[in-house]
Amino acid sequence: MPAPCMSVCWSLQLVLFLLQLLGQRKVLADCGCNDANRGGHSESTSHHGAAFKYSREANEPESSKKTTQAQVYDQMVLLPSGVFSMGTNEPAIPQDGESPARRVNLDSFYMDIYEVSNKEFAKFVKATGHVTEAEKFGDSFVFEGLISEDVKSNIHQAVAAAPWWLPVKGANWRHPEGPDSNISDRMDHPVLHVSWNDASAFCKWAGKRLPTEAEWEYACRGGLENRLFPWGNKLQPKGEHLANVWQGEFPTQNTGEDGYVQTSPVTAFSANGYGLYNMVGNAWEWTSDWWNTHHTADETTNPKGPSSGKDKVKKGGSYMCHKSYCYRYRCAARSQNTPDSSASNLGFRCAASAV
Ligand SMILES: [Ca+2]
Ligand SMILES: [Ca+2]
Repeated sequence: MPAPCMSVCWSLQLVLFLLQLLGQRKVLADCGCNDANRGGHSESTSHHGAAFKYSREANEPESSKKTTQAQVYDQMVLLPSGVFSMGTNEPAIPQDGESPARRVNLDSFYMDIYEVSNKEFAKFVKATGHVTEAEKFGDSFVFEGLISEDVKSNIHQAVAAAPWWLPVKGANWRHPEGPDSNISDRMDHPVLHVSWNDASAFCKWAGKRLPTEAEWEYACRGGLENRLFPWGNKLQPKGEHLANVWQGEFPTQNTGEDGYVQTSPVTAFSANGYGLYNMVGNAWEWTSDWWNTHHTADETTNPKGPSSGKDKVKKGGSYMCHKSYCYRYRCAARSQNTPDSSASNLGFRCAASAV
């Protein structure tokens, strides 16, 4: 699958380089399904660390959380310990570091059954007063096809390498497509426009943590070995849609044949072998690992990724992914964003250690 990407990627990378020279916002220039990163905000480097360090949730006394063990493990499944093949020796997008396949041993752990929904995130915000980074920055990236003409007319900055991503003032988790949108009829959809820092804060508040990339991929595979998708190798077995991705021509035409042109409820489609929903498609999901594209083929146990880095790993692809542009709705696929980035197709779910 890399062939159709290569010329586009090369062009995007050239444009990216020119953009960086111009000091403008940066996007990760691979095959187009990745989100715009924050980078042009001069305050971004010091912003998120300090913002989190002094945020209410970071300083909240443990005793005030009133979280019981039963609440922590509500809506989670306990995955068995095991060994699996992480990554693939047949990478569709080699530059993402999908290969090599390597044996990974994992301890048993809990995984959220669903992506974190707007409803769940609203509880967190109500309890802690958490203000997301998109709200602090005052904007977030939104897919152009979802923005009203009114909002669009006020945007004068675009990202040349990925023109379908527009920085929209007032876009945040409560207003996913900008100020004139809301989530009142989407409370059971995945929360969007949450940065890695926001996602980490939520999981900590819930008595959980973000999954490692290895845990996420193990969970995605649902007990199957070396399959592309959580259910097997065929995207639509017997014609059935099993995930929320893009049908039609990206980025101009989304037929919504799977039932959704945007996000779906977190409960939509079928669960995988571990009882987990929407591991691929719907919203991208943050993991705790720093991004790196070089992996040892050695067998490892409970890997946690590099000790430091610039970007965090996200997994699973989103409703915006199409095979022609972003064939990343596979368990081995991966992409990355800076920890303070947010966008209209990026969410998360939490994990928890079993002991
Ligand atoms: Ca769809
Ligand atoms: Ca997902």
